[in-house]
Amino acid sequence: MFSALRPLLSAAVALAWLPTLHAQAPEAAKPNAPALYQQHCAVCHGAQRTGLMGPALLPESLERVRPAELQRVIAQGRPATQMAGFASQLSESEIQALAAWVRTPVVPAPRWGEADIRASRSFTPLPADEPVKPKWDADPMNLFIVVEGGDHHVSLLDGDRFEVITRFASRYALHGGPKFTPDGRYVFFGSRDGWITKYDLWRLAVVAEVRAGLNMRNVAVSGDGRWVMAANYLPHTLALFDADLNLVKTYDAATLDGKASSRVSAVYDATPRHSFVVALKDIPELWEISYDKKAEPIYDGLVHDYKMGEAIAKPGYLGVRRTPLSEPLDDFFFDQSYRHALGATRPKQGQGAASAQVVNLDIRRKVADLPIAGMPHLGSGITFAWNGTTVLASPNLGGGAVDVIDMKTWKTVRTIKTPGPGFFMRSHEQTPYAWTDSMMSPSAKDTLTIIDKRTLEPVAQVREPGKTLAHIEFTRDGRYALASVWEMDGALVVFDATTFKEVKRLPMKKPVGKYNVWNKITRSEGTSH
Ligand code: DHE
Repeated sequence: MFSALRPLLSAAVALAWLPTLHAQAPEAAKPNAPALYQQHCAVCHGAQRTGLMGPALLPESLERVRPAELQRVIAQGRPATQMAGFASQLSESEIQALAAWVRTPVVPAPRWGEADIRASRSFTPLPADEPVKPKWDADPMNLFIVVEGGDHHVSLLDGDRFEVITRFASRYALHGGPKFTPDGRYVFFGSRDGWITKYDLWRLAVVAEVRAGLNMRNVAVSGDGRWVMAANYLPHTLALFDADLNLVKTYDAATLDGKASSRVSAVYDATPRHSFVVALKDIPELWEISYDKKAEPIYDGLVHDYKMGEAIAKPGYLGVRRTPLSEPLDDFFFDQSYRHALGATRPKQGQGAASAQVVNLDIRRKVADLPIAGMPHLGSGITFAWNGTTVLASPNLGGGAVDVIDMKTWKTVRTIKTPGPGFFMRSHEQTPYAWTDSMMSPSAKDTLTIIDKRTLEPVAQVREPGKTLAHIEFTRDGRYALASVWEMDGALVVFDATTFKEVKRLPMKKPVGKYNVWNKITRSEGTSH
């Protein structure tokens, strides 16, 4: 209907502007962006823009790239990648048209079903003659994975000597924390384009890869190391794999009646509960999927056996247990007991402020509102003992402060001022200090604030003048704090966690995040899991 009216409307608009148009020179022909795309881009980015050798070019995957940056990349290419510059082949208006067009949705929407997932998988088994032992001499529990976003590489770091053991190319745009198997031998990376890579830290080799979706949020690995689950924005699915990335099943992220579907915000493993917990962005439900064979049956499906006139239960094992909420969650993290999910909701454009809630996973309902001043980034906070209780502390992206919340009463016990809004706070059981960044503040992005967990007072700052300094992770013993100079010509800086003095610096390409094997697999209270 609208498209039928469109020519008439455009004609009417054109007539209204006739005098002005008359005065102007005839317009140059508008560039044909779809044709230009097929001619220059499709060979690497796919005819459907879902990615091939190059990344996907979909509105979902380009959300975070500024228009000017996108045009610059088309014109000049990306250094150290296969992306060449097109400035000599395309005019400025053609580049502008292409950059605008790749942000429009693909119609009909690209599909990525179970057959596509299965067909995308590759697997390299361990050669029979290779000894099963690490190829390096280091503490396997004190390794760090460092994701270098600048040139899409990963460095494996010896956490005692602070030396790089190996550096390898990753999929384009890894995001979120890599996840380790419980023995710390294998690590799984998730890319925004939907690729999951399983890497063997002992043999320094990729074991398996699979594309779980076209636009993925994150991956989780089960506490028993048997399962991997991926959360997708596109399509609206969760995908469950075995430990070698064979697809087991997909779940449509939809309401029980199937009438509404949702992007999946995030999935996390809840090891003590033997389950994955899942936040949905567009449906007010929190899901729990148990991988415990003895899981209780699920009655909320109300599947009726009409012959018997009775409601019968769905299997609890690998079934979806739904907790209804008043509003959808963008993300959440667990308390140390894993009984509660602490979730945050980002406000819709121009509407109100971020809100947060505590959901009790056992009784399956919201039990409190969380007092937060602004939306925290995901996995941003930590918990620790304070004053006879346990508190949760997290910076938020809205203001220069860390909110400290009592996890018994769910009330704010302190708001600690920092020089600017930040992304991450980190600590460790063996240090009395917590470190937080202010990376969202143009004037304070170069400053880390160190807070005494006993007094909740800032006690020191470390700075990297004019650069972005962020994302801290401690060594296994808590003696050193590793931070990122988050620049293309950046660095990983090792600080003594007691004196706050720099002890070593390793050059790296925008090291966005670092992850210590021991702290992750033991679910340290000072970091994300
Ligand atoms: Fe992240 C973790 C979502 C923007 C760097 N980020 C996560 C996780 C989620 C998430 C769900 C947890 C995944 C996990 O560990 O399993 N991130 C989002 C967003 O919704 C947001 C705001 C917008 C988006 O683009 O999706 C966003 N994130 C960013 C960035 O702009 C950051 C700073 C740079 C980048 O590389 O994209 C960024 N996110 C990170 C990092 C982690 C992360 C470094 C892992 C933190 C950790 O220590 O575990």
